[in-house]
Amino acid sequence: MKITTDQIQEFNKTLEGQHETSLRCLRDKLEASGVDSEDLINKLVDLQIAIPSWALGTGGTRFGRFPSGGEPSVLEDKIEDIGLLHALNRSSGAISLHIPWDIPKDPGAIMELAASMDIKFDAVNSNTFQDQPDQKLSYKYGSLSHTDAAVREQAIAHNIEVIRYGDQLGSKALTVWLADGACFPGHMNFKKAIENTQDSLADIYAAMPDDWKMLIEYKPFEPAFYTTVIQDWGTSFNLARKLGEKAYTLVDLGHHLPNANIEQIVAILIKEGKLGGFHFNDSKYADDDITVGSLKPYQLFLIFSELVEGLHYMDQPGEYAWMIDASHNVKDPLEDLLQSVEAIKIAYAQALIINRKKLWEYQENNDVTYAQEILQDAFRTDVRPLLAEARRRSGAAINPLGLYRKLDVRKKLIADRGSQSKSTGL
Ligand SMILES: [Mn+2]
Repeated sequence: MKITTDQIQEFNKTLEGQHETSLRCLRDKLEASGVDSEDLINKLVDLQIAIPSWALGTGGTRFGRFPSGGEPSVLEDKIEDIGLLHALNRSSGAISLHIPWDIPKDPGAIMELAASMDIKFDAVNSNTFQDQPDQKLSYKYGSLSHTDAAVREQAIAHNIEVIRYGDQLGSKALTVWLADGACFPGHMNFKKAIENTQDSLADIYAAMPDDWKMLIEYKPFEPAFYTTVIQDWGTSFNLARKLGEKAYTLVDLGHHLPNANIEQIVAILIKEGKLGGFHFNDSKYADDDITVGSLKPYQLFLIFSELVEGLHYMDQPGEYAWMIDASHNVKDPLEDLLQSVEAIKIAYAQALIINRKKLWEYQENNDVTYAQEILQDAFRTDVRPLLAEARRRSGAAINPLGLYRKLDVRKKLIADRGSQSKSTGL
């Protein structure tokens, strides 16, 4: 199904009056404190968040899965779903593919379909955390770090194949996340495992086109329970530093031990020029993969504050890969993704309205109280009318979730695809 411009405009008409009133109030407040709200709206229009091809179906745990129906079972349908999101918010103009779950059979046709919905291909993701039916050697005991050189070679070849698929579609980055690790102390030789990983990554790195980036994701545990080979940002950073200038660290918000200071990690990676991108989600316990901003919106804001600070710090601000990496176990995946994109843009807008010059002054003078106040003042500002205005100007819905419900999108997807259609992925 497709959402038409007429449907969006008709819906927006019903909300315009109220929207204009709240926008005027907010703009007056911001202009009074020296914020250029036009510039802010333009920045919000520009921000695009990639949607992973595996996040369009219902997620589950090892205990069960409860699909909501109408899931996209083929790549074409997944692109169509992202097209719906992008029509609603004009901020989801990219898809991140997972190989082999979403191998494009006819790259030309897939590119054409995506382009018709104004969707680009973001980073491609390899998968050496599962065994595929036609696979020769098993990844049970690891892939790029495996003790057996033949398994490592198979995993390297898979990553190079993923680069080839991505290259055909215009992707410019490969994300590597390894499940390699150990479930029990003693099993893994730490030094050998990281050495093998470094060597394997070097082979993949050598096969990347010049204008590509390698994004190295880290995670402390799970599926392995004792440890993971690339367990933290330091390990990823070290691998990236040794590989060369095309390799970067990727920060997945759910891949930290409890209470890690993620905003500080982000600041240090920016300083070292090694921040490659983000996987957004939220969590309470570990890799919960719940809706972005649903639990720790202040942490998300502090992270964006460091990103905005980084724009001032760098001579040439980096282009980061922004992607949502979440699971939607009991919610409609498309509704969850709309909420996540909204939360990211709220945090970004709040970070943009911080009076940075004043903050630096307070930091220099050790004015602890006002340094805290200035952040909290920005965080407590309701910036949602700015987001709505950015959407209205780019032809999206003032209230994407409202229109999604009004059009009964899920019901129509179930009618088109059936209640049992199942999405590939997690
Ligand atoms: Mn991730």
